[in-house]
Amino acid sequence: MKKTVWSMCGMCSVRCPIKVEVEHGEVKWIEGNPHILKGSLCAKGSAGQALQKDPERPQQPLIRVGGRGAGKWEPVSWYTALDYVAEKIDKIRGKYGARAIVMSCRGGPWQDMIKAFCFGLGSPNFTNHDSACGRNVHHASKSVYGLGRKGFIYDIANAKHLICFGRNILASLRVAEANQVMDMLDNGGSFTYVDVRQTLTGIKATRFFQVRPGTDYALALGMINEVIKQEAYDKEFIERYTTGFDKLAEFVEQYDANWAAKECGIKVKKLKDFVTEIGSQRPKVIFHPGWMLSRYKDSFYASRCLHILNVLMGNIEVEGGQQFPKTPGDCGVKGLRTFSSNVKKPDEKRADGVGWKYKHFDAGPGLFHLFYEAMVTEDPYPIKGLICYRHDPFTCFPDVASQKDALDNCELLVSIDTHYSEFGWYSDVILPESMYLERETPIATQKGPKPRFIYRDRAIEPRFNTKPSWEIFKMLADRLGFGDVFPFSTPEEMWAWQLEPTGYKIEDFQEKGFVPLTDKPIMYDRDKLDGKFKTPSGKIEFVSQMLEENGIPSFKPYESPKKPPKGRFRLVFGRSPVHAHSHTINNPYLHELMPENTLWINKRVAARLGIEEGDWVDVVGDSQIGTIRAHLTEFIHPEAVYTVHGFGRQVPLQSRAYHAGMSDQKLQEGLLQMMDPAGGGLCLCEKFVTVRRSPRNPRRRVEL
Ligand SMILES: Nc1nc2c(c(=O)[nH]1)N[C@H]1C(S)=C(S)[C@@H](COP(=O)(O)OP(=O)(O)OC[C@H]3O[C@@H](n4cnc5c(=O)[nH]c(N)nc54)[C@H](O)[C@@H]3O)O[C@H]1N2
Ligand SMILES: Nc1nc2c(c(=O)[nH]1)N[C@H]1C(S)=C(S)[C@@H](COP(=O)(O)OP(=O)(O)OC[C@H]3O[C@@H](n4cnc5c(=O)[nH]c(N)nc54)[C@H](O)[C@@H]3O)O[C@H]1N2
Ligand code: SF4
Ligand SMILES: [Mo]
Repeated sequence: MKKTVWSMCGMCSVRCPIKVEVEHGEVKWIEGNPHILKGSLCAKGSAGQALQKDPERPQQPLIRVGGRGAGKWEPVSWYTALDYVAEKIDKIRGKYGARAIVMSCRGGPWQDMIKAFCFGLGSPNFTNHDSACGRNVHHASKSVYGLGRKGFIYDIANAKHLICFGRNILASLRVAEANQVMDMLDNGGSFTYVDVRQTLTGIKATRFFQVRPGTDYALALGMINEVIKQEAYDKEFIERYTTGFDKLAEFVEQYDANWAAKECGIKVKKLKDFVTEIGSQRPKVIFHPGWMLSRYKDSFYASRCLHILNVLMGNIEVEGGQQFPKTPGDCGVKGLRTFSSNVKKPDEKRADGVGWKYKHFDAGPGLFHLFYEAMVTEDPYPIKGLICYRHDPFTCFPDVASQKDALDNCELLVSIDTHYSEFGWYSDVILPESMYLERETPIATQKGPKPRFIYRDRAIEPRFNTKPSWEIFKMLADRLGFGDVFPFSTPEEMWAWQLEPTGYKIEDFQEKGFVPLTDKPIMYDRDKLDGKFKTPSGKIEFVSQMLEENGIPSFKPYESPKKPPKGRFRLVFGRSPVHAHSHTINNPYLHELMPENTLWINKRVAARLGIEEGDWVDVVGDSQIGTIRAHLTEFIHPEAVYTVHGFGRQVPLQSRAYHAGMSDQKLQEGLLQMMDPAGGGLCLCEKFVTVRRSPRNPRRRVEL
C-alpha cells in the first residue's frame, strides 16, 4: 500500500518541512514539502532513510550496570526504565527538592513540552545548548532592539546586498535560506563574505575579506566609522526610532577604515568601496548578525555592531531587509495552546544564576555550562540530576573531562536520544526516542511573513522498541504525579488539544502538511513601528539601558586578539554541509560522503613544520591530543588551523564513527567556564594548540 505522509526533517535542528512517500511500510522517497521548499532537501535530509535502517542506534531502553562510561548496559522494558527514572527523580526531589534536577534540550519548536515537564516537576532549571551556539547574538540583539535573535527574519531573496561574518550560510545551511541566497545572486545581488578561510559560501560571494582570526569586531567598527563618514546611513530612520547615535559616532571615531584594514589584514580601498556600495543599495542591505558568533572574547560586541549596521542601513520592515516575524495574531487567529500554559513556573532562583546573579541575560533557557559550577560547589544549591533530551553536552560543550568531573556529583543522568550520544554512553539510563520518520510530534507555529501551523506525522512504525518524546514525557509525568500537564493519550488527542483555541482541525493539515494562516505576506507600516521595540526606552538603543544598568558598557574599547606563540595555532572549527554536528557522523550514507575530518593548515606554515598533504598530525591541547590528517591550503590564515566539528566519537557501538577523525571540543580544555560576561557565550575559539607530525601508525585507529 502506498501513502504520502507530511512530516518535518529531523536530520538537523532546522526541521525543514518534508513529504515522505511510503510503500508497504517502507520509506521510498523523501523530498522537501513542494508547497514550501519546492522539493529541495539537503544531503543530510536525504540520508534520513539510512538512519531509519541503521541498527547502530539504541533499540530499547537501557540501564547502566557497569561504571559510568564502561558501556555495560541492561536492556529493559519501557515500564522498568521509566519506573527506575521516576524513582530516582523522586528520591532526589525528596532529599534536595525538585530544583536539584536540570532539564536540558536542544531548543526548537517543541521545547515547550520539555519546559512544561521541567516546571511541572517543580524545577526552574530548564536549559539548552545555546551558550555554545547563538547566545551572544541573541543577547546582542536584545541589547539593541529589546528583541532576541529570532526577533527578525531576513528577506534575503529580495536584498541587494548580503554580508556574512563567518556565517557560512551555504554550508552550515538551512535549505530555504540557502535557496534565498542563490535567488538573490541570480537577481544580481552583491554578497560580501568575511572569514579566516575560504569556504563554500566565500566562493559564491562577490567580495571576500580574509581576516586575521578574532578581528571581526575591528572590521565592524571600521565599517560603522566609514558608514558615518560617508553619510551612508538612513538619517530619517535613525532620528525617528533610535537613541544614542551621537555616543556611537563619538565611540567609533577612533576606529577608522585605515585602522580596521590594518588590524584585519585587508585592503583599505576594498573596505571603503564596500561602504560606498552599500550606501547606494540601502535599505536593501542585510548584515547577518551571525548564528554562532559566540567564539571570541568580543563576539558579543562584534554581533552588536552587526545589529547596529542593520539599523544604520534602515533595513527594518522593508522588502529585502529585516522583517518582524508575523504571528497567528497578525492573521487574526488565536495561537496554539501551549503545554507550559498548563503549569506555573516555579518561584525559585535558577541554579545557573541567570535572572538574579546575571540580570542582563535572558532567563528563558539560561546558560547550561553554569550548572556545572553549581554541581561542584553546591552554590546556590545542590544539583543532583540531569536529563538531556535531544542534547549531547559532551559534543556541545568544551572540555569533556571537566564536565565528567562535575557530573560525578550527580545521582541521575538520563539521555533521551535517537542515537547513542557521547553523554548517553556515560549516563545512567538511555531512553531511546523513535527517529523522526517513526514518530509524530506536537503541532508547531512557524512565524514569518506568512505564518503557518505545521506538524509531523508518523510515516512508518518504529523499527525498534522506541517511543516518541510526547509519550515518554507523558508517561514519566504520570509516574511523578503531574500527568495532567499532558492531558492526552494519543497524538490525535494531543493535536486536538493544541488546536482547540485556533478553530482549526488536524484534517486541515492533510492537503499541504501545514495550515497557512494568510495568503499574502504581512508587512507592518514602517512609519508606525512604535511599540515594536522592547527596550526600556521603546527605541532602538545604541546605548543600551539594560547593559549600562548592569555595569556592562554598550561600547567596549577594542583589544587586539592575542597572536598565538611560535609553533602554536588558534583552533577554529565549523560545519560540513553533509553532517549535522556529531549525530550524523555514523550515518551510513553521510559517512561515505565524509568519513573523517581533516586539519586545515596554511601551506607555507605546514612546509616549515615539514607537514605534507594527507600526513597524520598530532594536535595538542593541554593534556589532550587529537590525531588527524592534514589538509594543506593557501586559503586559511596562517595563525589558525581549522577542523569540522563533531568527529572523534568514542561510542564503540557506532562502528563507522568510532574514533574516526578528531574531536575539537576535547582539545578545548579550560574553556568550559570561559564565558563572555556581556553575552553569555562560551569563547570556543580562544584555544591555542600545537601541531606536529604524528608518529602514529596509520593502520591503527585508536592508540590503546
Ligand atoms: N567545539 C565545538 N563545540 C560546539 C560547536 C562546534 O562547532 N565546536 N557547535 C556548537 C553549536 S552551534 C551547537 S548548536 C551545539 C550542538 O550541540 P548538540 O546539542 O550536541 O547538538 P546535536 O548534535 O544537534 O544533537 C544533540 C543530540 O540530539 C540527538 N538527536 C538528534 N535527533 C534527535 C531526535 O529526533 N530525538 C532525540 N531525542 N534526539 C535526537 C543527537 O543524537 C545528539 O546526541 O554544539 C555547540 N558546540
Ligand atoms: N550542514 C550543517 N548545517 C548546519 C549545522 C550543521 O551541523 N550542519 N548546524 C546549524 C547550527 S546549530 C548552527 S549554530 C549554524 C552555524 O552556522 P555558522 O555560524 O555559519 O557556523 P560554522 O559552520 O561553525 O562556521 C563558522 C565559520 O567561522 C569561521 N571563523 C572562524 N574564526 C573566524 C573569525 O575570526 N572571523 C570570521 N569572520 N570567521 C571566522 C570558520 O572558519 C567557519 O567557516 O549552522 C547550522 N547549520
Ligand atoms: S537543512 Fe537538511 S538536514 Fe536540516 S532539516 Fe533541512 S533537509 Fe533536514
Ligand atoms: Mo548552533
